[in-house]
Amino acid sequence: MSKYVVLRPFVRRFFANHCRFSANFVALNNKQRTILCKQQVTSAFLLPEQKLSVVASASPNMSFVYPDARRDETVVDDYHGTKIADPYRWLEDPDSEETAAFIEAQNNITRPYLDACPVRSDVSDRLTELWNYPKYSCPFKRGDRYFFYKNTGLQNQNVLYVQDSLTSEPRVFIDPNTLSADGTVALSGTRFTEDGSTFAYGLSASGSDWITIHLKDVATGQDYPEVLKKVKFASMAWTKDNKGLFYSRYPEQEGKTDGSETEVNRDQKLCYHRLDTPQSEDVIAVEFPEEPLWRIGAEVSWDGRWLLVSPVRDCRDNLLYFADLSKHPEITGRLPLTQIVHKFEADYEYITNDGSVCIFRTNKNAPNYRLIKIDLLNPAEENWETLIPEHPKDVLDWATAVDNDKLVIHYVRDVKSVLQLHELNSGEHIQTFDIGVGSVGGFSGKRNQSEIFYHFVSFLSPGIIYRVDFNEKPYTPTVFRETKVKGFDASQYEAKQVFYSSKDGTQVPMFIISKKDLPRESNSPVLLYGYGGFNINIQPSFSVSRLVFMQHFNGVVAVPNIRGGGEYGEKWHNAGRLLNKQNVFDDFQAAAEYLIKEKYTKPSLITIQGGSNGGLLVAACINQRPDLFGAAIVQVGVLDMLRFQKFTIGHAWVSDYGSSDDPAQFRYLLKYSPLHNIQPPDNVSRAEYPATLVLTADHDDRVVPLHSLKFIAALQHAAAGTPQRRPLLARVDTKAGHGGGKPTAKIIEEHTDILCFMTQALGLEYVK
Ligand code: X98
Repeated sequence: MSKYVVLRPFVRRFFANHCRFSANFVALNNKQRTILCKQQVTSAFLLPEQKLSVVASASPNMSFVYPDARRDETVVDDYHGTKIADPYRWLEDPDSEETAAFIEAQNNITRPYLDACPVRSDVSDRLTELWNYPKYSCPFKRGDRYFFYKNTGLQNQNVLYVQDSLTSEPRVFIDPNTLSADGTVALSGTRFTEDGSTFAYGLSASGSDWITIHLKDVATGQDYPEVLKKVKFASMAWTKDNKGLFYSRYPEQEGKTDGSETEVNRDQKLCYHRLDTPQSEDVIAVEFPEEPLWRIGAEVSWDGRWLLVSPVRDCRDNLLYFADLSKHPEITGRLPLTQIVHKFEADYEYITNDGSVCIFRTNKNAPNYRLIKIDLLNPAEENWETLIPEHPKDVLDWATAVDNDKLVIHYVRDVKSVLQLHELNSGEHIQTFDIGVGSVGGFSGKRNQSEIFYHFVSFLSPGIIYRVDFNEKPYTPTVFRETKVKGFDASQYEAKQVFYSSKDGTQVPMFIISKKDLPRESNSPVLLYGYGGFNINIQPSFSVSRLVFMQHFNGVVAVPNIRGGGEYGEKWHNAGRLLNKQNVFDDFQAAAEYLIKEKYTKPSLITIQGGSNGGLLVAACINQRPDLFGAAIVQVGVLDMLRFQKFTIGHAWVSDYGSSDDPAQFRYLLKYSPLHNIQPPDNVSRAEYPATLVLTADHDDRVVPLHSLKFIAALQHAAAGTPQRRPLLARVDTKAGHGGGKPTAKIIEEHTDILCFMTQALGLEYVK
């Protein structure tokens, strides 16, 4: 095959500088080598409009020739006396031509491989078909109107509807799909005034965490002229007079702030904006100038009297301050604050208040969380009272006040949801709502409203929205809306929870979902998904792509609730963070071993998948146990554990990871950092790597793409001249970020690519 291609000037230079046909494919004969070289090189450096699917025509697990990225051996850091090379430091510059050419070269070998999947259109069509069902949120009342989100099926973004009553005709209130042609502008953060007259809404573009806040007159649908900029990680809270909004913003910074930059986010301030005035007239209400890395959480109490300010340094524990807004009817500058919590040692989350007595959810002296009362006018800790004590096993996940004198409390019991009603004054249990085995994935209800809605979901239920009317006793949930997915019959599937032993004997829960009565002959493909960090619970949820995997690949989905998450409270989190992080990886590997022992599968059929902190999990596991898995999907992962804290919001993650600035933590991080533990396979003492797909996107300003870029460069370099046959590829998306706000079209494309990668790499069969 011969085809001449025109190379962009810089790509040409990159090609000339970096493409060496070293011993990347030892097992091939010279003829094969020449063909492969030509194919790979052309496909890697084609202009986008000149794509060839040359790799596609070759066998899925042929020896790949990867773009030979420049190694700058002069970059060496000294960490507490230990020298660490960082030859791909140049990939940390998101704006250099060299980085752009590297990304293009990666996509140009990945795309043909994915596009060559013989069942690609089957996968894509089926995903699209199954995805195309109407999705609704719980309705919620603001002022006299009801609102709800709906997606007809394949709309890129959910649409917010308004209606005058639950039975009247809904009207579109805001449709983000009209804000960009490709669906990459998304709603991100919303807040209505207490009277429902004004709507503050954040818009993010291309998946970035940056938002602009817009303000809409609810009655007319007209936007106010001002737009609030430089907003990220924002609390939004209206004053009770409906005249202005507290929101957190960052100062102007040099260069671009569209989410493709990597600069550290610092110096957040809590500002106050008066409706219908320009942002330039906003005042700073709260700041901590001596603490540039704090983010400032803020909430106005439901009665409008208090501003509760909760600064956060990391990803756990907050301080607590308050201001008495009744003394400051006009907010014209810094508010005087009274400090209640002085140490970062626990979480405190405002629930409600009566006068000066506030209820908080906290894990102070209660690793499974409890509710406490703090009198703001008498806030010393010895005066705090427990309203609902910590449960010995169940985690008090959230609580909210409803119907004037009641609390709805969501517990997590062995990873499943339990929803209870309690008395607000005494904390006494009133009743437990009957829900299935699964999760409460959505809720609406307020203290001054006498109804609630909750959304039940599970692995095999796409959703049932229940309504409870507190005007009618007994309080019986009625089905308000049930979601049906055409082509999905839940009775054909089963979801079960097992407990398995990890390396140190810890019992770890795991959900296993598959078609009913799948034979256990060690030959089912398994998709093993994990997260394992930041006190985050991975509860049951419905997923169309997993359904396609089960329905058409006879796949088994396994979701272990490994340590580092919050499924069993703070102890479970602590057991998987800082110097205990290895437990997270051990738990995940033990999950794979359990599935093999129980004859579900074998290593060559296991795909491990994780995103963000879960990307770290997957990448660490392929370094530690390349023999245990057939494929790995590393999505938007934190992969350079020595430098993550230097970019955007990375500094906030030191509460889970520690930091290379600390000598002991540096030594620990170095032992598992994915970038620093890549080893060339030899198929003797070291198995080849699983087929690995590393995914990132150009506007991911949560976990910046440089992690993925440096990792794939190092992985491909290590594989050169080794027996590695399985593909090691990167997919770098454009106009996309960490995942939030991603348009449906892009989500379906991504799932198609992942399933196609698995199909190609593991030789899976698609059963129509
Ligand atoms: C974060 O980094 C959370 C970042 N974050 C915040 C706050 N608000 C957010 C709103 C939207 C998106 C992210 C936000 O910290 C915030 C604001 C004020 C006060 C307190 C918080 N997270 C970790 C993450 O994304 C895990 C959980 C949330 N990681 C990516 C960890 C490793 C990889």
